[in-house]
Amino acid sequence: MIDVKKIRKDFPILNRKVNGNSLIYFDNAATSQTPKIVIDAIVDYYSNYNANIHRGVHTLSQEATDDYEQARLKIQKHFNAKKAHEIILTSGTTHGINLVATGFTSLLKKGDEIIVSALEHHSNIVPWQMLCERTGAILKVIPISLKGELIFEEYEKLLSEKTKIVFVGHVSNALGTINPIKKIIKKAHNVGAAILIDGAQATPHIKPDMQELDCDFYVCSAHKICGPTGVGMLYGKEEWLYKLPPYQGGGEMISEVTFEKTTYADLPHKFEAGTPNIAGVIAFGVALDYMNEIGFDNIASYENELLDYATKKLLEIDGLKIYGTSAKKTAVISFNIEEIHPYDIGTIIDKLGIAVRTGHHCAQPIMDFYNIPGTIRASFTFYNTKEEIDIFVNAVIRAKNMLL
Ligand code: 7TS
Repeated sequence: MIDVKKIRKDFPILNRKVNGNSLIYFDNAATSQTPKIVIDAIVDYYSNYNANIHRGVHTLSQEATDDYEQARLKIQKHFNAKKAHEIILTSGTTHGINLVATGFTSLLKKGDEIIVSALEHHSNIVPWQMLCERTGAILKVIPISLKGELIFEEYEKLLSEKTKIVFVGHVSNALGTINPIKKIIKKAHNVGAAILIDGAQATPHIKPDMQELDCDFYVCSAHKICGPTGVGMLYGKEEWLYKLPPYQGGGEMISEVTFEKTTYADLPHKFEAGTPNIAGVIAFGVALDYMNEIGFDNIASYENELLDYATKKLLEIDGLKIYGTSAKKTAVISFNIEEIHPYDIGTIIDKLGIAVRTGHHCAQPIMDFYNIPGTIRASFTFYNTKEEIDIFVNAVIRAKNMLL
């Protein structure tokens, strides 16, 4: 059970006013808000033990290193990775995907095939297109149905011994569709392909188990899971992380450097060149503790309640159409009302203190599929309430009446 009143007290930002109204924050799929305990961890780091890690013998450096590595262990435990060095700390999902896509350059040849889904965020499309340009590999796309679900039989048809890697999102950011990734991973492995799962939208709602899923790579961003921006995780199976070359060269990723030859550090440091976002990583660990304390099962069931409630209420509005009607969805509702431009509704309801995202949500191929310029996207999380949904629905009705 979620004690939402108590939880809301953990988030200082929820007390603020926007344009004279209490903030209603329904843009959680873009970034989630930050509980005080996470903000405090960042303040504590900079106030008390700010130092570079893995290099100093002095006390501050040792304390910072300990907490940074403790955070890695927390992340390993949360995702149930077999080994701590399979957790690479990144600046976010985009960084993790680019690291893998760049690494595959030397592993692909002309005519190899890579498969991506039509539900992806641009950051899980563009790096693979760039990889194709570098290698001559061919990009194949799994199509979607009108409900916004991947068409599994089409995926099966695309797979062959030419397939080298598959990239699929766990959850669609624009529609909320939860993909059957376990089945998708198994099929990719049946043809000997590697598979990367973009978990940016799943990790705020679901606790994925790396060993159970058996994926080769899994990426996510802390800022969608109550953590800070500029931090994320790339999980990679040990055997793949050994195979991939380093992404960036620099300090901390080397074993020995001479002008003749440099040897690389062991995992995970081989992929962590330069000074990382130390406070951010420590705060990421605290954010996961916070979410686990509430419990992902509790979060999912409460969010489902909000999703059902809001869906029902919104559908009572004449002319409103919801995009993405998969049976398995996270608490994301993408919609339009007749021909009204999403931006116009977004702007009006912002005046009433309500934050939603409008536009193509960095998923233009999905918008093209539905032949629309974009949608209004409301995304809920465990600190939102049915009362907020009521205010939101009334605001949408008000905006509709002004615009039509
Ligand atoms: N993949 C998915 C599925 C996403 O939803 C996002 C961000 C990213 C990758 C990129 O994450 P980043 O942390 O590296 O930027 N999605 C959104 C969104 O839906 N609205 O704003 C950002």
